[in-house]
Amino acid sequence: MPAGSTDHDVIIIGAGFAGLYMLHRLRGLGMAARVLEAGGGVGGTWYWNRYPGARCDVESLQYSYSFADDLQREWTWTERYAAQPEILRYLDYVADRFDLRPDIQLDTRVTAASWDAPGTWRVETGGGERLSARYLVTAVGCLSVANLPGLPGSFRGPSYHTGRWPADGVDLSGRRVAVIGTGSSGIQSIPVIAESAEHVTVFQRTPNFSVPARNGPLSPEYEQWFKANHQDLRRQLRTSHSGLLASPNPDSALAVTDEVRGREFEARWERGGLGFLGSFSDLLVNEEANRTAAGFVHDKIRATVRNPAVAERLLPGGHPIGSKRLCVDTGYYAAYNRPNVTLADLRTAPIRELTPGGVRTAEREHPVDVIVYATGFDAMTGPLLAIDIRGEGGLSLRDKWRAGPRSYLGLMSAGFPNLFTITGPGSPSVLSNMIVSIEQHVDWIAECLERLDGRVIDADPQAEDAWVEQVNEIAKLTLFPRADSWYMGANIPGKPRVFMPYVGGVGVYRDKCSEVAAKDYQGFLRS
Ligand code: NA7
Repeated sequence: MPAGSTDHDVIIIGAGFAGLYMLHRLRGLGMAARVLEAGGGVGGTWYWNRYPGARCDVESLQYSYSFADDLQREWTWTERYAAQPEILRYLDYVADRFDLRPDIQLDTRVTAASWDAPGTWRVETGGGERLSARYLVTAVGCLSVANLPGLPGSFRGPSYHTGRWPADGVDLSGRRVAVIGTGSSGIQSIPVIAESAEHVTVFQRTPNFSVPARNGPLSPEYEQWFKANHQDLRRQLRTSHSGLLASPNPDSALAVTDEVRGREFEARWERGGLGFLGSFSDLLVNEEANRTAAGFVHDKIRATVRNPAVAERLLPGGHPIGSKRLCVDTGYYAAYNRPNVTLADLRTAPIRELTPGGVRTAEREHPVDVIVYATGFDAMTGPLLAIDIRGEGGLSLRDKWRAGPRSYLGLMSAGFPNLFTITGPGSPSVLSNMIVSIEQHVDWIAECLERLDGRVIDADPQAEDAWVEQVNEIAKLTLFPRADSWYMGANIPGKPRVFMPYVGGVGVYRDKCSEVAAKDYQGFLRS
């Protein structure tokens, strides 16, 4: 399809896992596509999140592209869970291997995009550039807008958000470091920072559940086995619930004896990783079942942390295990046995202000040299709404989504023709292995664009309403809405409380998307 009156057939926003693969697929269709990327390199999440200890919580062999057998054969991961630098090397390798760089424009932040009927997206960048394309695809990631708490007062030392870590690193050795936040980023970074810092003070607002990663070098035998069976294993990932090879146990936690239950938890705790939540089928739907898993983790925390008062403060209590993203750590709880790690519990003494030399809580001032904000992200909708997106008749996406995101299949939002959102709200995205979900969306969008052959597509508002309702109804059957999580938008003041991802599973979701396409894009309007 020729670009015609637009500069490009397709503009893709973002050069992370999603943007790179989207570009590759569109090239294969002979379309003229351009990627606009805010960062100074490719990599998306893995370009920005360079904090100490940054590591994927999905196993490296599963957290990699499946679309090219050669790539799968050529690349060797060194560890069970890859650290950030290795994932970034992989993405740089992919960009070179498929010669993607000529169509990627770095250091270019998209600030606005508006639909100009009958068929053009006009895109503006922070540098004042204006580009046009027939189709716009967002590959902006779900966790790419940093949440900075904006604490009162002022601190004279340096401060860093984990998701905006300087590319040339930060030397924290011999420094007194405040880490604010105990989600995945805090939990990964605290033990690593503690190894070289003079002192680490952890400011904990909500204790989180964390399971051990059991990371280590990837065994050559396992790698060979995975590569030899790659086609079949990838098929299993695509049809699974969460895009992981986690062997979920079909039994209820309440249908077995205490002994059997304890053995299952113990085996998964020893194996390490997110598969812990697959111990029983009802952990995320039944409170009593959930409490058995929570109690098991509480016992592990008590057994690890030597100071009983500190252990009690680390016990997560206010939310079901798994209803906030389960953390996967290396030595997190044991870090509190070090003499140079202190826990400041913000539930009993909240932060009052920053002072020139530290952080003052209701209890006392904690003197520090550096502040690390591990305070998370304006998740899922944040990266899309950071761009002033305007659809039919000037309709603003910010206005349309004021009470929460509305999207058909998480792929398109009615009134925004020819705009596709990779891993958008309403799709499994953050509840799944992101690479499995990204590849599914990219493949679906690529096939759709090929079949559209230049026509305009939009979501039917009725199909969108029905999908939004279905996403909400399924979420209500689970324990997820019980937590003040970023899945619910609860971490951002003023953000509407809506459970954003689709919790029905990647296999079911994939079938639904395929069925829609097979039924000539049922629920979409074309002109
Ligand atoms: P998360 O999981 O959102 O964690 C952020 C943490 O920061 C969490 O403990 C928050 O406590 C805490 N936080 C946020 N704002 C404040 C303020 N104002 N004061 C004190 N503490 C605060 O983000 P991560 O970066 O750790 O992880 C994001 C995802 O990346 C992760 O789930 C994986 O999927 C990969 P709260 O719980 O809100 O009380």
